[in-house]
Amino acid sequence: MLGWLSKTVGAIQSVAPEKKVTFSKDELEDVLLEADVEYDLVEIILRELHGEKIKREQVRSKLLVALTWAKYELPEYETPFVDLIVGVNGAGKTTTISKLASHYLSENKKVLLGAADTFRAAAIEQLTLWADRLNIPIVSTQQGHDPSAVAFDAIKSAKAKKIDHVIIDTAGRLHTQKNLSSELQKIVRICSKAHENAPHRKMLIIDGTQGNSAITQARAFNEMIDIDGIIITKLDGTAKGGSIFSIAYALKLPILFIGVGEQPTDLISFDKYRFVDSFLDAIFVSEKTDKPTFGAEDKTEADRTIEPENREEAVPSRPSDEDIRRLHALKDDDKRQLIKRLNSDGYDMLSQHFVRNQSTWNDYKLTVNEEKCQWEIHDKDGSILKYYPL
Ligand SMILES: Nc1nc2c(ncn2[C@@H]2O[C@H](COP(=O)(O)OP(=O)(O)OP(=O)(O)O)[C@@H](O)[C@H]2O)c(=O)[nH]1
Ligand SMILES: [Mg+2]
Repeated sequence: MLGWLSKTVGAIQSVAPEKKVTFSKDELEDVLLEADVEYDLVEIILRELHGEKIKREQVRSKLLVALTWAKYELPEYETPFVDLIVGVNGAGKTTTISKLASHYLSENKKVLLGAADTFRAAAIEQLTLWADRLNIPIVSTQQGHDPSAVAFDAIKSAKAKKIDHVIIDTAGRLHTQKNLSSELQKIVRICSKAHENAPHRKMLIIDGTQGNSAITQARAFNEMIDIDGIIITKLDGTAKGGSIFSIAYALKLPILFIGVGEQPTDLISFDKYRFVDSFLDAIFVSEKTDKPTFGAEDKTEADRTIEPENREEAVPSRPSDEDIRRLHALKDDDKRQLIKRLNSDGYDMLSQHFVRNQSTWNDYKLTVNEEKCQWEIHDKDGSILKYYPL
């Protein structure tokens, strides 16, 4: 189990104390709501589940679909890469900046911070403290000064010093929302004057302990400046882990990282497969299956690494030449079997998803993976959404 999910697992166990192989829709509804999956999304998921006894694989497909938006493509850029960090007061912006900086430092990159939250003197002090601790440069000014000027100077300074990454802090609250909106838009404009296409990534920090109530504020920030990705913080201290599904689904934005503590190392790249499988481990008895599930075992220590899990260990051994011939020949029997399996869960789920999002088979590809000897459905970001071993 993912260590940071423990409180959510506790909440799930309060309504479903016993893990089972199948659940009724009513039971699943209770579980999902208790984990703070938003009601609307629970309804959608349940509507698409067919049969009396719902199996793990059926729920897994639906939960993965809710996270299908977790796609982020790094834009082309010239260094420095500029991250602009926004979010409401206390969401965890400044702490997350220290974590991101630490992440970049671990990749041997040079980092510079821009203290563009000039609304409070304490905000500048807090970021300066982190810069000192991490031994990295910071560009700041006095309280009340123009935050876009700080952003501009930070980027110019980074260019002159050949720094790889600039991370810019911003205020979470001003006197009015309109002030905040025009200030953030101005910072974005000025960043692009200092460096082409900057800020390259506008990241919204969401306080995970707020669960679904953070969705409205997130929408507001997205309207102010188009957000590129989300970081959800404080997931170590909440039983509302299920809100990750509804946040991603409602905002149609990728979740890039999650924060699971107050230390610079407490930032994890969000891996939807690990998350979904860990979530399901709290509900279902692990089925004897030939399909590998990721993150099924306790990896609390590994959770604290930024690298996605190495999945190689779960890959079955190389198929024989005969297996490969079968895959390519796709005899009628094989085809019929595949279509049956797709119909029983995957195809049904995918086809409904196509209709809802006007996707096409060009977004979802059915391919043959020789190495692993399986059919695979790839989703938009090239990840395997479902797979069927021969
Ligand atoms: N447990 C836990 N605490 C966190 C996490 N991220 C931030 N915090 C704590 O949340 C509080 C607020 O974090 P800040 O980083 O100051 O939040 P901010 O968004 O910069 O706040 P303002 O500057 O006031 O707008 C601090 O006490 C942090 O230590 C996290 O992932 N887990
Ligand atoms: Mg702050």
